Amino acid sequence: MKREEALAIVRKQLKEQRYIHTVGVMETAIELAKIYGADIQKAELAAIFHDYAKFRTKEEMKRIIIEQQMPQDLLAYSPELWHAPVGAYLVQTEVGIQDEDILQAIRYHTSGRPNMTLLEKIVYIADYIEPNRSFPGVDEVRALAREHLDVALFRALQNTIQFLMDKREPIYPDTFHTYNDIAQKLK
Ligand code: DGI
Ligand code: FE
Ligand code: FE
Ligand code: FE
Repeated sequence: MKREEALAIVRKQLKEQRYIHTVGVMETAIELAKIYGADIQKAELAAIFHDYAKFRTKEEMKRIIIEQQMPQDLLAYSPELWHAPVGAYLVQTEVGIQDEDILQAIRYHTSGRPNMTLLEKIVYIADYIEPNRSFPGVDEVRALAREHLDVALFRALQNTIQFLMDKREPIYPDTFHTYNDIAQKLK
């Protein structure tokens, strides 16, 4: 699928600001794919569709998580986590993208997972550092991302977990598992 067609499809699913974010993730993911030798076309499409399900209702996302037998523990955690696995499912069934590498990058873009692929890491980091993002620590991760992807990933997870803990938010186990996985690999 060509970039313009993909962007036109996703634009209909998103509000203006979220679409602008998506274009930023796309550009950043392509840049990182070039640096680290990932498949540029896959990085582009995964980034374009990563937030496809962001504006679906909680009811629809919950129904899909149950019917499609996704990990049911998702339902005990923040609905903010749901658009990632639900997005992978809808991008496959509504848009017709069948490439598993792309679908996995969408599926794990919010929590991460142990043993992330290069493409998954690129989409996760691009989502975190795209130019429209502004939060404490983002510039540090922006710089790290061009030098060492795993160090950048570790810092992003560290920041995310700290941010959630400061808000007294429950933390999804996969988020911790991803943190532990990278921490052990960086030792
Ligand atoms: O969809 P985006 O806003 O572009 O970014 P995202 O998909 O990476 O994250 C969406 C939200 O999910 C973000 O506000 C932080 C939240 N989140 C990520 N990991 C966890 C989490 N929320 C909880 N409660 N637990 C997590 O482990
Ligand atoms: Fe997201
Ligand atoms: Fe993210
Ligand atoms: Fe996003």
